[in-house]
Amino acid sequence: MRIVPASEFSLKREVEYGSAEQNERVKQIIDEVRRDGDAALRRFAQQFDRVSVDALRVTRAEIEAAYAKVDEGFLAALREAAANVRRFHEKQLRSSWMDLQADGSILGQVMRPLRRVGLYVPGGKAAYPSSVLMNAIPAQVAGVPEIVMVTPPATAGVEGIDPHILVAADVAGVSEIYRVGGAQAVAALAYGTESIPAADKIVGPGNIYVALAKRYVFGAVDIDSIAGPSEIVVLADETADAAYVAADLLSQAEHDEMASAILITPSPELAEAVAREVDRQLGALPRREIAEQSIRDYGAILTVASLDEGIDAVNRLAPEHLEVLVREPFQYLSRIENAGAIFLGPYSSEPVGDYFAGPNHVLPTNGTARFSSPLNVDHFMKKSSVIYYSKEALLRDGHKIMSLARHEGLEAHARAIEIRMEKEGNSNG
Ligand code: HSO
Ligand code: ZN
Repeated sequence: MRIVPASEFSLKREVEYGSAEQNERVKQIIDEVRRDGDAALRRFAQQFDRVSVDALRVTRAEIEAAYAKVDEGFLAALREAAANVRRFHEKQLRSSWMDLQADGSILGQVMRPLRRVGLYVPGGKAAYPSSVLMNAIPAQVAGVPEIVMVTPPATAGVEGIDPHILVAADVAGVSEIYRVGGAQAVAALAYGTESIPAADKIVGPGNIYVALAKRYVFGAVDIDSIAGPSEIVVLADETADAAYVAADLLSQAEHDEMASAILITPSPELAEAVAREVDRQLGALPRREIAEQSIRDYGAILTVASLDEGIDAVNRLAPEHLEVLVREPFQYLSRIENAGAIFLGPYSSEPVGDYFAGPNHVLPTNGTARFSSPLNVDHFMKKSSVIYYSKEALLRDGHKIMSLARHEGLEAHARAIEIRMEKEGNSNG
């Protein structure tokens, strides 16, 4: 792994907006689904997935059959992880509130879940049961009554949905599952077809076509952020175990050739030891080629003069995941401004959070932790403002409202107030 001074490094990667052809193709697919509905979905299944899809909806019997195909240990771990994720997200629930004023007016805010949410789950290797939990459970905790999952009917022409995905969806409280993938699935969720009613929001990761389709339908429906490749930054001092640091860096490097794993340290000895460990541990990894390329192209060990300088570098990078492996990790917490998830101390290896602890693993990437947050319950709720004005309050404030309205040249606004002021008595209140 290259060792460079932190001041010479920056991590911005290009955000993918796709080629002109890809954008054009996605637009065509969406238009076709809007025009032909289910028939278009079946055509695309034939064309892209190479399977004939009859019933689009996955039946209860198919879900039950999936349970028989998954390992018991996996299922028990999945259930416990789901319970942890649920408990963590329940803490995020916020109540509606009403504020009674002295003049008898009431102002408030009503919280409501979205009615119907669509979760996209990619096919093949990139389909993670853990991600099904992380996307569906916050929606369920928010109270979303209809959580719909879509996933391709086949992977590379081989028919079927991974049973682990079906089981995870069931454990997470997904209420409907449809075998449809790609841009056509996003179109179906956005606009609805005969068998798939339209959703209010679409979340979940996908390939470039799915990402472009989500961008395209945004506005007709809400979408989550478009996730970039995974990132980890480890901030460590000389007390950190080089083998732990290397293992954690590789745990994210193996996600994707474009994933980024970075160590920031004031200790030259640790820098050297981690570089050696990464090489050593790489040799034994099944996904060695992916991890190796990620480390080569997007990995680095950044040297800093002090941990304070290290914190500055962290805040500049705004990583998706930050591990703090230093003597007193809590001492630094208040100064970390930009990071999606912060893992403190030697026992909080990132996979603890990826799979099990409870916080969400859908996190802001590519520096967006500067302004955005982990996926959470609020992403599946909306608010309505409530205004109940008393007569006393209207008579008191009427003239001020009319003045503001007339200043904007909106006479009808002013008159809507004035007509009440005149009828309800003398305007001196
Ligand atoms: N580290 C990934 C999440 C994940 N890890 C899923 C394993 N499975 C992005 O936060
Ligand atoms: Zn991961």
